[in-house]
Amino acid sequence: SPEEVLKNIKVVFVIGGPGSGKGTQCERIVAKYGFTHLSTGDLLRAEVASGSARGKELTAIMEKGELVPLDTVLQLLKESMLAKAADSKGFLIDGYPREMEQGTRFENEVTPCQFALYFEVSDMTMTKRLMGRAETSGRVDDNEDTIKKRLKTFHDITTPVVDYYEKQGKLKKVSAEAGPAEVFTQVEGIFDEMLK
Ligand code: B4P
Repeated sequence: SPEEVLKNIKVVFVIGGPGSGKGTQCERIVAKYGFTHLSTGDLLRAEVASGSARGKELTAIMEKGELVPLDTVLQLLKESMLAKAADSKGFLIDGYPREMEQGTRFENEVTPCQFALYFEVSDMTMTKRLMGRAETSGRVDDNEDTIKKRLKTFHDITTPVVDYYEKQGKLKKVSAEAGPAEVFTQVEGIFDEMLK
């Protein structure tokens, strides 16, 4: 069954505020360690681009800096994992879980994560990076107003997720204030240790 296929697959969650560098570091992790990268933000933007009715609702939520309903995200994630499971060494799930129930549902219905990688950065740095990206990204959520709301969503709703994995001893924290290469040095230390 589809569920069986995913039971034994290796999963690493990637958590961090908006603009913390999740997507940027995931590209480097894929290049070096050969994981399959799935960004829930990318999956949602692809759904929007498809022009579906569901996509139109998503744009409105993302423009407000709020979280898309759990069932929508989990469904997209499962479909995408199943499509790629056969030739995957493991999945990097980027931008997920963002609320407690996303984590517990995933771990009950798919598989427990090996560890959660957390990029810690100040709000000031995140805002600066996202305002920089706003100049070229064309993303509906890269503007000053929405960035403020995304930061609030992160602090209010995602912080408990970070605390939860920390208590479980599964949180691997990286200070992500520095440039991409320096941040990646810390990430390499964690992956080399965890994949030994
Ligand atoms: P995401 O697509 O996850 O957007 P993000 O948090 O901004 O992260 P991203 O990966 O794009 O940026 P990065 O930090 O790499 O989410 C967007 C929206 O989708 C959410 O607000 C929500 O509405 C919805 N959503 C997504 N997942 C969901 C879920 N699980 N449940 C519910 N809703 C969900 O990079 C940002 C910028 O910084 C880039 O320009 C980059 O070049 C730069 N940068 C990165 N690292 C740097 C460094 N070390 N130094 C300098 N610049 C750096």
